[in-house]
Amino acid sequence: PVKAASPIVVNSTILVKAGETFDGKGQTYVANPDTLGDGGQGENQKPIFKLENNATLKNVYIGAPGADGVHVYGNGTISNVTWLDVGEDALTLKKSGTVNITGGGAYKAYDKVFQANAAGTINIKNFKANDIGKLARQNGGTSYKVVFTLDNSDISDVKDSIFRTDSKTSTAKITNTRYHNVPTLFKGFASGNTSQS
Ligand code: DGU
Ligand code: CA
Ligand code: CA
Ligand code: CA
Repeated sequence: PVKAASPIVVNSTILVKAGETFDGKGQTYVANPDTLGDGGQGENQKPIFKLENNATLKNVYIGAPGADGVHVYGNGTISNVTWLDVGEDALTLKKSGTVNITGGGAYKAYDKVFQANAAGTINIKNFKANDIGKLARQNGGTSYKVVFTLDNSDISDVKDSIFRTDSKTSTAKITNTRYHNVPTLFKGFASGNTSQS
């Protein structure tokens, strides 16, 4: 029998420079808990990957511990990335931009999967999520605008909601998506700022 490849232990954050692509070729990456974080709910853990503006991350599995996942500064492309056991969270928009997440999935997120800590757009497409708190959350108490979209995805076993914000200007749109055991699609949005079809 073929032995499964061991995960790659990341001791210090992998930087994907502006405009460059990191192709994980289907390998699994995990954090060194002593240097990046244990993947629990403690804040201030470090990311496994840091993407500069217009960087791409593709064909990656992120295993446990997931630490603070992926940080995106500006625009980012996330293609076929699967978080097998989300750490503190899976991905954070740290600086304004558009993040396109296509394919892949996220599992075992005690709280949030995607976190928006800056204005921008988070597009999620062809994605699977199971056993999560929220799929995406705009940083609590902030009023900048975030545009969230979710298309052609499969979301199940959610504790809180799919999209959550405290901002009256943020919007969320869900299309062509299957749910199972999802209590609420949208939380905190102004009326008229959400749609589902
Ligand atoms: O206000 O900013 O949970 O990026 C408190 C903090 C907190 C963030 C967020 C994150 O909201 O640290 O993980
Ligand atoms: Ca957090
Ligand atoms: Ca987890
Ligand atoms: Ca975090």
